[in-house]
Amino acid sequence: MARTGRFVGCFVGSVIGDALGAHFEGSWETPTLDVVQKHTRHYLERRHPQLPYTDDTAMAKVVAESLIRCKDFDASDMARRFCDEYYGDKGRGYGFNVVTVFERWKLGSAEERPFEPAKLQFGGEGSEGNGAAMRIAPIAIFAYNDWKKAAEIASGCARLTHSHPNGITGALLQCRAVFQALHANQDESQFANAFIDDLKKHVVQESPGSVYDEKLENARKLLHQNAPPSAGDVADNLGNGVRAKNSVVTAIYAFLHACKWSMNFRDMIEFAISIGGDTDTIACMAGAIGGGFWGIEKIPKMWQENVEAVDIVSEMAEQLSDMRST
Ligand code: F2R
Ligand code: MG
Ligand code: MG
Repeated sequence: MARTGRFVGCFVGSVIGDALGAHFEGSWETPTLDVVQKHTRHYLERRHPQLPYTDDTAMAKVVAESLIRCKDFDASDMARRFCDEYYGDKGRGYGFNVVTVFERWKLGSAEERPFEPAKLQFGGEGSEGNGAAMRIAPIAIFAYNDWKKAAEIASGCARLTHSHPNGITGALLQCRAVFQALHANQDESQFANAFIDDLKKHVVQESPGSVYDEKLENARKLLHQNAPPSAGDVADNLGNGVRAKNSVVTAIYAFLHACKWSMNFRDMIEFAISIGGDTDTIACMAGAIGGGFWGIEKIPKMWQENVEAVDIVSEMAEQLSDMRST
């Protein structure tokens, strides 16, 4: 498959996961797979008014725009763009606390001290929400040939809003998962084990004592079962909440589960949503990994038609891939 198909699949896959998953985000009752499919298959049948994306995509688009314009990571530029995006379009369902960072940037710190507002979040502890992880995919495309650079940019991009180590490491894990998916050989044996080992080697070992080591081992155990675990088992073992530690490994698991049980992109997105909780973000992150692995050709055309901004992010993915580090 042409590389471009993977880059475009990655960004488009994330937007589709976000838009389809948003319908169930934070539902009191976790939707069954049947209920999820009733929603997702409706958008496979024919054209409908386009489903809107949420903050996950709004922020990922800003990350891409800033990298394209600056040709590198520029913290002040990215902060100003996040801020402008939020004040131009507030209704995308942003995290309850991240908005305080935008307010402080607006008061004047975006240019000179872009990292300062994030450090004040949660009484100085910093946010460990999944907001840094959900927007990270464009960085893996931009720095496709250079993991060190990807990790540096991902860490800076995360720290703009999330200074808690779990928020930052969650973003690095998701970035590495997308990076691996873009490079992966589809016929590799022991694929899931190797994928998890790689995440541990490149991200978790760099953050000693991180909660993600245990989460990844839990994911490995689920993948070793002889029968596919239910979505409920996945939520119980890995989490489905808004904090990065309760959703990033869950999304990575959804992708590896799909590979192990011969599911396609559509099945993976539906399974990810049926895990419940933070459904838009889990499906968005799984969509970026799966879309980067299977490529745009394997993403249902009707979903591409029925989701907002697919054309815009396709163009951005191509631009990012054209300028990727060699
Ligand atoms: N905000 C939402 N969904 C709720 C509203 C959606 C509704 N459909 C609507 O349209 O209005 N979703 C989005 O937020 C998540 C990403 O959040 P982000 O950017 O990380 O924000 P924040 O505010 O920093 O953190 C989110 C929550 O995590 C908890 N938290 C984080 N750090 C914490 C800490 N150190 N101590 C305690 N709690 C912490 C808090 O509950 C934060 O509010 C995505 O789901 C995105 O889709
Ligand atoms: Mg959202
Ligand atoms: Mg969400």
